[in-house]
Amino acid sequence: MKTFYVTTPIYYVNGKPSIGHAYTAIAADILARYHRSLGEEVAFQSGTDENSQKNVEAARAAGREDDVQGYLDEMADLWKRTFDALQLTHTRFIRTTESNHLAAVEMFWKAVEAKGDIYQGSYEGLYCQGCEAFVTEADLVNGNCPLHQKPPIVLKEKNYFFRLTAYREALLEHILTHPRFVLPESRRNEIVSYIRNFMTDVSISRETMKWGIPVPSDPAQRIYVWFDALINYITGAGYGTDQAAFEKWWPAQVQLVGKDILKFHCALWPAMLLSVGLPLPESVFAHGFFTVDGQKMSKSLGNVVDPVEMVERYGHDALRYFLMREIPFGGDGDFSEARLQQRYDGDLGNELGNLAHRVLTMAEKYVGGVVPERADGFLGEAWPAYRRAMEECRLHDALEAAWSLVRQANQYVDQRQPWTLAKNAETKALADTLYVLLETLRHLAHMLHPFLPGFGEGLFQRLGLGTSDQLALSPPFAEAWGGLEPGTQTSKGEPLFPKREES
Ligand code: ME8
Repeated sequence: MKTFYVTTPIYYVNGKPSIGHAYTAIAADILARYHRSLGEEVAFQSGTDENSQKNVEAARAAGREDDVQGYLDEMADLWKRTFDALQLTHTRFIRTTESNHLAAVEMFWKAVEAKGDIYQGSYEGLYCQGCEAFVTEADLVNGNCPLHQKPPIVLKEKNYFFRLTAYREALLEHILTHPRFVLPESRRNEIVSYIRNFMTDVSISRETMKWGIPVPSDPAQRIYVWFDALINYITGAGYGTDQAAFEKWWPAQVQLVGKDILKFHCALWPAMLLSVGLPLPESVFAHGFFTVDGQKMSKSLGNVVDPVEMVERYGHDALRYFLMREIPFGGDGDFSEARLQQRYDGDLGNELGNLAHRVLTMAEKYVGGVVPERADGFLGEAWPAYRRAMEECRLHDALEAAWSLVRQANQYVDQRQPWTLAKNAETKALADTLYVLLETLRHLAHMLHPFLPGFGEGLFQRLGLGTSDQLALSPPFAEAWGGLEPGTQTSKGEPLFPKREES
């Protein structure tokens, strides 16, 4: 069976999950559900990045300095509960303080060392604790890191270094010959320019940090958090603990990240893998960043949006739809609750929900809810456009492909006017029209199921098809016209996107 392994970044636990963190995880969930529908075996990993100094600072701020691990346990639990509340279908939630991750990191470090890619040196420079990375004067705006609005600290240490520059040519070659490695295409130039012109060897241990995984040969030093964190992707696949699983799952097909951490994932990470002789992930997709009501989302501005609150107000489907539709996947965008309401009322309520409810109601009224004999419909290019978009992680384009069908179906209702056909007793034309509409709904349920699981499930049921796990979701059944059997009993049920109560 074909496997599909998708990952999200692992998140710092110095605060609770925001809509930004949920964004990447929801996108990964959509890909996971989609690939399950293709009949593939799916692993979907997310988790928490716990060996960062900023988690330690957060523990201190919470008065938990003497109990950092306890603090991390509680926070990781909060993240897990949030991901469950968002109904994500991850198969693994990894924490980098887990013992098997420690084992994997040790094994990895030793392999890089054996390759001769680790050397001792000393470093003096500026370090941004927010980024957990060295920065230069040129990166600063008014003396502050522009991402974290804080000045960097001066760090002077004896460190171990990773010979990142030894992989410059190999990385460039890989990126050039594997067009899917860095996605979307627009990020490729950025990373190529960085690798070619700016990439230096990187310090991968800290002398002054007391939290983190000890360097195997020199436990007084702690492993640099990014070097440890990136390894999570293979720990979760079985590296160091379960070789058979590892061979089955690695390399990952898609690693989703935000554009803020592109360099770590498209330069440092593949170089680490090259050093130990492991295959590189098939693609790293870096999505954009969104603001909230036009402003950067930040604790200090107090505008951090809680994804669970949004789900409580509008439902899972609406939040997922909004995020994937409003912000082109790969580009930047803006989150606004007012726009979410508009999309709920318009796209989901008036266009999609209304189509489904109208068609099912007419079927009940005119043919007793019994699916009529097959008739020809109008799928056009919807499926190929949808599949291509899904393959390239253009999630917004996949939605657009489905929506072109929604719009066509709504126009078809208006043109055919089933109520007039019924009034004029044009039985055959009415039956054909209803078949086309019901069957189109089935195609929409298949396409939208990964994005809007509640809607997809609800529609499968109303179409008399049972639940998605009883259904062949895979391409031959999903895509072929005529899958809905004449004689099947449908039911209109409740509207799937009921009118909102004005807040
Ligand atoms: O960087 N828009 O973790 P982190 C879009 N631990 N995406 C957003 C977002 C926004 N406004 N805000 C956050 C780390 N994100 C490291 C990763 S991986 C080995 C280690 C998402 O908690 C986006 O995916 O700072 C971004 O890359 C990630 O959260 C950063 O999460």
